[in-house]
Amino acid sequence: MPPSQKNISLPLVLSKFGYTAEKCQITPLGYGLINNTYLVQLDNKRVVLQCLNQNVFNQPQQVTDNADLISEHLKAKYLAQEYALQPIWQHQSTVHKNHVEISGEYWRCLHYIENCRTLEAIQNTAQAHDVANSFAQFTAALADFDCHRLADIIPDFHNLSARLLQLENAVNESSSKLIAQAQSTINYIAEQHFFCQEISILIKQLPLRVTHNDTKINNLLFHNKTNKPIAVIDLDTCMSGYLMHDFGDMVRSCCSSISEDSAELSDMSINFDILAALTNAYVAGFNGSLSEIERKSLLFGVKLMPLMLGIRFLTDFLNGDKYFKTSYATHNLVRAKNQLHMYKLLCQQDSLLTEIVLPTPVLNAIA
Ligand code: GN1
Ligand code: MG
Repeated sequence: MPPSQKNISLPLVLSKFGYTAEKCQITPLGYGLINNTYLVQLDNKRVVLQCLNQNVFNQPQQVTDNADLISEHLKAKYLAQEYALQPIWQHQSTVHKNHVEISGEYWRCLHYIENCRTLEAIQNTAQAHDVANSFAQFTAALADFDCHRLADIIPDFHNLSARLLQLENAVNESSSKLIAQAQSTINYIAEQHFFCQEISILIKQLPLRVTHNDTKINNLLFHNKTNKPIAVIDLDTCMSGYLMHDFGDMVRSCCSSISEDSAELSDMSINFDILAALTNAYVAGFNGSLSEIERKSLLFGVKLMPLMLGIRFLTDFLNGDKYFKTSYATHNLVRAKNQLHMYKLLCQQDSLLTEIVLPTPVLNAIA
């Protein structure tokens, strides 16, 4: 049985959610970089148990409260047949809370949908269509939810200027050894000031809405038989944000030929067929409800998200790997270089990128 972060007995945690679990089987679940997640096989059903990382989520109650609000809204839409995916929900504890606190650890128990799996990489354009349609449906179903009701779980989560400031602070406080290892990467980011300025101007014009903020392909559940997406999962960072972030993060996780952990940068290429399928299905998923500025912003999101994640990985490397889980000393630096390489390849193919995400007729129609 895997240990929790402080070796707390998982059957004890389960008992606080009302499950007696002397003989249950517990296995780690997923590849998240932040929380510890387990699949628990009980006598007659399975549930997901998750210990929230309080170094990242310093007000974990906000995470579980936001998740309840989102689930309730999606459940109502699902029952009204206005949302085709399945909502996921948190189980209540024996004292009717959406979490359990033991020895300073914060646990929640999530509904497990049977007969499904997650995917780490996209397989073809038909699947890209399904992925984009699902994430669009999720966000469209939340379009009438007042985003101000949600707590700002991680302030400035996708604020590029704030992320650049965090990097600057990390550079000022890091060791000379780490700086030397990262110098060329730090310099490369400093050269992107023109794009960063463009983003600062753009965000002043964008509407806030409820966004998922972690639209990686592995945050979708696919049905084992139909191979179609059936649920959007991981609502940890669901809060107010800009649509281009969700579109960009989805593209980031689907269009690179190598994984975000890979150091084999010469093998990286961008799959523009997948990008085209994602764009068309994403826009179609909103059924004409996207404002012109949001439609236009999608193009910026594609470059923004690998750049921003590259900055975040680099900052964590310089800070001594306090945020993301790592497996070896330069893991975060490798990830940062990977994301920045993706950003660079996208910049090098700017015209093709524009022609796919914002074709001239669309641009003319909204200009
Ligand atoms: C983290 O833990 P996971 O995989 O759900 C991170 C995302 C990153 C992602 C990169 C709260 O998500 O922002 O895009 O890693 N989540 C948080 O794989 O920082
Ligand atoms: Mg996440």
